[in-house]
Amino acid sequence: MKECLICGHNIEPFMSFGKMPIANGFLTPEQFADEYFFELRVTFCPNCFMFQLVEQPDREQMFNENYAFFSGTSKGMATHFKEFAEHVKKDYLKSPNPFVVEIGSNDGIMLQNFASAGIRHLGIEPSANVAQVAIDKGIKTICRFFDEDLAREIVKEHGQADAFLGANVMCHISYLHSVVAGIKILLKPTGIVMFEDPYLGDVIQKTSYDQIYDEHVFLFSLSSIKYLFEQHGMELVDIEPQSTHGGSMRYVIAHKGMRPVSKNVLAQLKIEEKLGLNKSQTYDVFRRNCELSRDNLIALLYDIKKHGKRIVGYAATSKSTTIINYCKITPDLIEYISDTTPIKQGKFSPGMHIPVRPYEEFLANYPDYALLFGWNHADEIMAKEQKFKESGGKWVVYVPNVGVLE
Ligand code: DWN
Ligand code: SAH
Repeated sequence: MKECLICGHNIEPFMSFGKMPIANGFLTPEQFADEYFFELRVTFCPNCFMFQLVEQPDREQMFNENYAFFSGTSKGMATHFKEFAEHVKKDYLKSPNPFVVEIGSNDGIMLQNFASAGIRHLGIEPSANVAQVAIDKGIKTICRFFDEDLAREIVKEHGQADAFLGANVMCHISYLHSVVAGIKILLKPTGIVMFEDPYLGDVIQKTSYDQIYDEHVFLFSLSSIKYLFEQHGMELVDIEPQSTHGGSMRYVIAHKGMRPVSKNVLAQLKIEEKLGLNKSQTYDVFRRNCELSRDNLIALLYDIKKHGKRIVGYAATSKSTTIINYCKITPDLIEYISDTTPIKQGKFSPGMHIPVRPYEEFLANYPDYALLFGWNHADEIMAKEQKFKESGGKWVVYVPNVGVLE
């Protein structure tokens, strides 16, 4: 029996994806023998509605000076964060000399839009290599994990913040009570909190179970976020659904009573009720859908191989670690994974040890099939891979359904 990370309620896992390595732990052959594994089990708390991992590796094992994910690898995401920043500037930075704090600021993909406008800003980014990219761009960044203690230090040195931002980071942090207590201290009475993460509703509806991996300790819904912030005297005042990362939700939060609550909140809570997001039976169905998706994908890959065709993985995403290890996709099925990130190239994928090769190899010798591990960037990828398609190349996909795009 385990305790819920948010409310302490007793919780039972409803599903195991089996032994998993660190999702971004791309490695060299010398490191194979010492590779770290943990059991990827998931649970849903019926009391506070939080979908969560049962175990998460230590944070330093995931976020360190060798962190393999650089936000700037997607042009589409750069545009997304520019628009996010414009929205914050236009609607929420009304006071003179405003101050913006972002956690999980990575290579500065969002904050660069505030820095270039001369707006006071601070990024909090514990992974030193990606933080350094931001610092080199002139973006003020502290290389630390955000929590309540750091919030106090920031207030002492810089004062309180007008806007507290985060993208794809809150769901990575197991000690969320310390984070929210920190936000409460750091945020001005009139300040705004805006953060976005993959939305549980999308994961359930699309069976996009690859959003479940070590870094994603939580998958949020409005119900769970409302519960969490209410514990700290804060209020969910609006939401803004996003299409990024396969379907995300942006939460807008303020100190309690400081802003009107939009009708969007109640409307989306009703949708969650209809989707059954707060019912444990929903997760039994989800488990069966994951198993079916896995069986269909592995059958399709074997069938393609049986016909003597070449298959290459497209984008060595964190999500692909769950797919590859849960479906047991071995290097004899996938020749290599093409990826644009230099520090992943020449290494091997976590767990199954499929080679990761530069994108240029894909361009130089198209395979018959490309397995789209970066499905959340499909629009961006399809637009630039017209030639692959024209030369007869086919895409294998698995979200929302397993199949071949003709
Ligand atoms: O939550 C997280 C999100 C924001 O980013 C983190 N925990 C880790 C990471 O997840 P991911 O690795 O699944 O992210 P992406 O953005 O789906 O994939 C990025 C990878 O895909 C990079 O290695 C670059 C590669 N890529 C590529 O090779 N060609 C990406 C694009 C768009 C491409 O055209
Ligand atoms: N915001 C970026 C990066 C998301 S990846 C984007 O959306 O593309 C998650 C990032 O959160 C990593 O760079 C990781 O180092 C950082 N992170 C993890 N725990 C954190 C914490 N406690 N405080 C601040 N950042 C954290």
